[in-house]
Amino acid sequence: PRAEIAPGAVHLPGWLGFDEQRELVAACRGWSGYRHTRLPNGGVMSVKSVCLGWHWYPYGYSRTTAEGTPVLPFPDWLGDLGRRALAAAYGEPSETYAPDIALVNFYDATAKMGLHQDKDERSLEPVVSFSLGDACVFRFGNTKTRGRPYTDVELRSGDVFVFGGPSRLAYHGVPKTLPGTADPALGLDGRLNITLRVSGL
Ligand code: MD3
Ligand code: FE
Repeated sequence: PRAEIAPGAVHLPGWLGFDEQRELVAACRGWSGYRHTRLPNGGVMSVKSVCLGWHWYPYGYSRTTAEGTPVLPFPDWLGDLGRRALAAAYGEPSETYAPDIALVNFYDATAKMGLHQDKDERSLEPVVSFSLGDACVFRFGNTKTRGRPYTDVELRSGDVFVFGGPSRLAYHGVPKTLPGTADPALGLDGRLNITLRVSGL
């Protein structure tokens, strides 16, 4: 199935098979350094995050983490997966899509993410998102304001979402997860989201 919820915003429910989901969860477990990001306004993000390729900080990217350690490498296989997802979403080959950032977010039962735009990347190439574990309510807004109109979509384990074109700078967030909805066989207590991006750096 494929649903275009706005121009350039394509939802592929269940695109990842269960084995692929398990492999991605295992990969996420293998990456270390998950941290709550501190915001300049004094707040702390409720998700725990780790980056591959480039380290995201509010509001930019760097080659070193907040602790000054090197950033984990962005693996080739993850870029391949992103190209396949993009091709499935837009129905055309995507040989030139070359993501060099993965931002991995872990949501426990209480974590959420407020409405924001992803505008720290110098490139406006699409963002590809993979959801794993507990389902969540994903809020997709507009490019002008943090408020209405917006559409709420339930994202479940195995779903892919691609945000390109006019949707690339839309406000979006995660008002809540739905704890306990993950398949126990996945062995993940909570929700993981992996977003692939192009830094333009
Ligand atoms: C729409 N993550 O890491 S993924 C983020 O589920 C982020 O962890 C959420 O927003 C999560 O920045 C949402 C879906 C998503 C990702 C990037 C987008 C939607 C987007 C970029 C532009 C528009
Ligand atoms: Fe975002």
